[in-house]
Amino acid sequence: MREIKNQIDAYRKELEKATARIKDAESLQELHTLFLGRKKGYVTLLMNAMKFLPPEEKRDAGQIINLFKKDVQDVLDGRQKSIQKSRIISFAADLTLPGRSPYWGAPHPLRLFQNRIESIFQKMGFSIEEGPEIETDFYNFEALNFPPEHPARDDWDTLYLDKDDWLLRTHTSPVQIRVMEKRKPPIRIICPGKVFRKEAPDPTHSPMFYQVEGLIVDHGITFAHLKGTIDFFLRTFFHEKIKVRFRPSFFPFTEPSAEVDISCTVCNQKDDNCRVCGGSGWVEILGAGMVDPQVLKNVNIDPEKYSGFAFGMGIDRTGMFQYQIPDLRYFFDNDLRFIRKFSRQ
Ligand code: 2NL
Repeated sequence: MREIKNQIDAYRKELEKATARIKDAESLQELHTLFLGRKKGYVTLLMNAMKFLPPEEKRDAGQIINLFKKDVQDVLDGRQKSIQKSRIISFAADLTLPGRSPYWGAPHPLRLFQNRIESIFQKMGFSIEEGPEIETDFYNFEALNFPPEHPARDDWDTLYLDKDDWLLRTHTSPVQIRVMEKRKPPIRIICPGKVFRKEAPDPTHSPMFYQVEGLIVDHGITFAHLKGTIDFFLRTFFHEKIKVRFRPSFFPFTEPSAEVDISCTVCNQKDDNCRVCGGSGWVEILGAGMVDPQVLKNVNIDPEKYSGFAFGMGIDRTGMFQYQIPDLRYFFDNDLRFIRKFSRQ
């Protein structure tokens, strides 16, 4: 009996030490087998030892062994509960962590500029038209009043795809020609898109860039309509308070023609050394004019009945000016640090 009591005391000490070392379900299981294992567990060993006791001691011995067994079970159960709890905590989501958001794309800045331009004209009743980037000489030049072999064609630095017919459009005017061929006035459209020129890339040139052209054809359209429309667009796009100036110019497809400047939004006409306007106080934004009667004839619209105005502007050029981007090539290098800067997302 004494030996059994001593043994139990030793086991209790061992249990105390071992429980402190339990870290996980595995070490708990090992301890469980050591104490409560059916064949060689300590409790079983005690039970076996009990057989050698004199009969009158067996009852008491049985009681203290059972008490010990229950204590072991309580200790191990307690440990199991705390292990389960810590396991749940370590596997559960940490609700204080910031969420990992999926990768969001961002609209390209040229797309944002184009959207703004489109929505201003849409509010004025213009619709948006698109057309092919590969064109024929007729739509890109001839219909627009460039006679064959005329030296003015050289100004457009054309990329020809074969000897003289197929080419990459140098402006989006061919889209307007196609619309006028198909539809009769009233016509009120803008044509945004890529255009191409045979030019080496540098800070202000690229063989591919973006343009938007506009066209109105209807009864009694005058230069006053041109001025009012352009003036409204520029004030909406830039700022209500800018000045707008029309200068006489020349294009083969419009007569009369004008180039349109706005007061420099960077120095507000106050810096003689302004990097953007060069001290002139004005920045050229677009070209425009009354559609040449010959162009209307080329698409079977009677210039005696109808008149129209047209304009063209560079989307990339305008964006560069508005955001003071020093190099056109940023738009086409696709460096995401640049691209994402303009997105409001
Ligand atoms: C510029 C000038 C311009 C047009 C484009 C046009 C189109 C047709 C008929 C007549 Cl179908 N004109 N387009 C007219 C004047 C100027 O662009 O500096 N663009 C960047």
